[in-house]
Amino acid sequence: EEQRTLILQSSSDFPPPKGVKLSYGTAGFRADASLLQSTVYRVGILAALRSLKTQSVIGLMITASHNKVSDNGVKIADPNGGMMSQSWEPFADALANAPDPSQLLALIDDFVTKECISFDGGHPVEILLGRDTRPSGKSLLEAAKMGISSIIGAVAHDMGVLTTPQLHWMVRARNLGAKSTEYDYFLQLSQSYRSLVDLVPDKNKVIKLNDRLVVDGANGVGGDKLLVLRDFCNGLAVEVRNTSRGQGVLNKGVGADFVQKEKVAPSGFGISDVGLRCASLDGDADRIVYFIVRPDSNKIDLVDGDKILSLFALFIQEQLNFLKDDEQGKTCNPYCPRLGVVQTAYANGASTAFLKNLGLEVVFTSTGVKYLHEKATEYDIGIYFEANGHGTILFSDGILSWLEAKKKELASTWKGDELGFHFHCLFPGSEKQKAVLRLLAVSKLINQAVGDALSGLLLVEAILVHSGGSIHKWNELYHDLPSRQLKKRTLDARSRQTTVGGGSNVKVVDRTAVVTANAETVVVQPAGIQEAINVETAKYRQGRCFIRPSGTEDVIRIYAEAATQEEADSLANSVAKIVD
Ligand code: 16G
Ligand code: ZN
Repeated sequence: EEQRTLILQSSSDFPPPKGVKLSYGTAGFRADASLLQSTVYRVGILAALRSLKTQSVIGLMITASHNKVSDNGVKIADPNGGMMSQSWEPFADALANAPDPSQLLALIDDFVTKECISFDGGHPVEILLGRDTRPSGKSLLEAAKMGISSIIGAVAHDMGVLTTPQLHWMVRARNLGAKSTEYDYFLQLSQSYRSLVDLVPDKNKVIKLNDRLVVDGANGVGGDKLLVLRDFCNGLAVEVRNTSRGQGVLNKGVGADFVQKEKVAPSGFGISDVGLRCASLDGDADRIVYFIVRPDSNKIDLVDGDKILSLFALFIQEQLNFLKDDEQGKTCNPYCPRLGVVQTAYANGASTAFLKNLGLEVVFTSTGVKYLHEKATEYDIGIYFEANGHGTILFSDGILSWLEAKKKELASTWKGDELGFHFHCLFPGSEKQKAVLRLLAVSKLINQAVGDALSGLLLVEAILVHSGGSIHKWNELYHDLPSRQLKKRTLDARSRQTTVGGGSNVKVVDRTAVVTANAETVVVQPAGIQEAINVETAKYRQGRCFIRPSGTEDVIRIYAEAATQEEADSLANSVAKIVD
């Protein structure tokens, strides 16, 4: 039929690169941009099929995040704004690697039958497209459009250059029937930020002059968008450096990934910034870390994702505590919202101890946003963060309706309303009422689809004003245990083998041979490795160490933590030798 011929014809314009096997990894497909035309074209088809299947709007983002500028990548946002369902990943892999048009068509045929996808569902098939500032993005976007238009009736909307979280936000909003343009995004973020600042306790309502935040935009899209957001939040004292309009190269010596891994100031920051509150975004602005430049060379104090998480958790817990006694007094149906915190094995041990000490429920998942996000949805309020700065706070429908009901209940018992006052900013009522309004504002400010550097930044800034605290005080919540990360390149496919020796002479050549369990904290295969790691770790005070195969590079990653930097380095090095 017509549909088949269309796919056969249009796919013949996008032959896959020879000898390259791509996989829809932790963050979609990623490779050197020159290899991706065919992949992105096929992901266009995939997105259209996903839209047909879910009868919803789907997102397609072209970005390689913090990777080098010559790389690019593509990933799909599901109807709720989250990552594409993992159940479709094997199909994505097969699609990307189909050698020719007829095999591509056969794959699609099979899949469409298996998934019961109907081509005349009577529903519009719409895909929102976004891209970061990479030069290769334009032509890859055209390839995506071609893929989409090879499915009859599918419509692509080019939303232009966006941060990854903006695109996810738009997809979610569209499917909820809410306002979903970029303007609406900025408006919602700035208005909820404003509400939080209006609700700051009186004692902390002091205007601090010259207390500005300085942000590194990684020479990418994040800095550009932050400038727009700043205009929406008039009064937000932010200085933005390293936008995409400067001379610097995307992610080169700049950006959240660089700052977090190297623990040095990004290019464009120096001695004149010593002691200032600084932050760094990654290339597509779905990660943020804060830092303070130290007087000695370009060293920094890193305020990472774990500390952002801790700041958020403290704030949310404080608001919930205001509401707790109210509920406990109730004789029937007291509501007890479950607050949960989700981390990965990379979370600094000191942060986990701090959070548990607050009485919070802390759980662990494997690395990768999709795992953390999924876990966080199990709570009424689920906060997740990776140490690298990707995270957000999820609110369940249940808690949102409880908060809305509480808001009404408290407003009706507050005299101000009866008297006809409406200036909430001046008389925002009781602490309980303020707590409800704050939580509602956070739920609108913080991106419910995916971790978002811009909304995270506004929430950090609002909480710092709220608590009257500085970045220094925040950084002192706990002291990070010294840590070291290493990576081991694995040998090429020809020599792939796994030899298991006794003691510490265990050799791993292929990263896929490493299988982990318990949120990547123990190695179950090859046998013997975990025992060897345990032996090493036991030699160090406060030692903790794990290895895992990377989901984005052909390497095995090693993480070690110990009482001193020397010990952490030494532990990491000796474990690296085990995995030689
Ligand atoms: C990707 C993930 C990030 C994870 C990182 C780990 C998304 C959107 N991003 O960047 O969450 O921390 O991969 O990389 O899922 P690795 O497996 O190479 O260590
Ligand atoms: Zn990113």
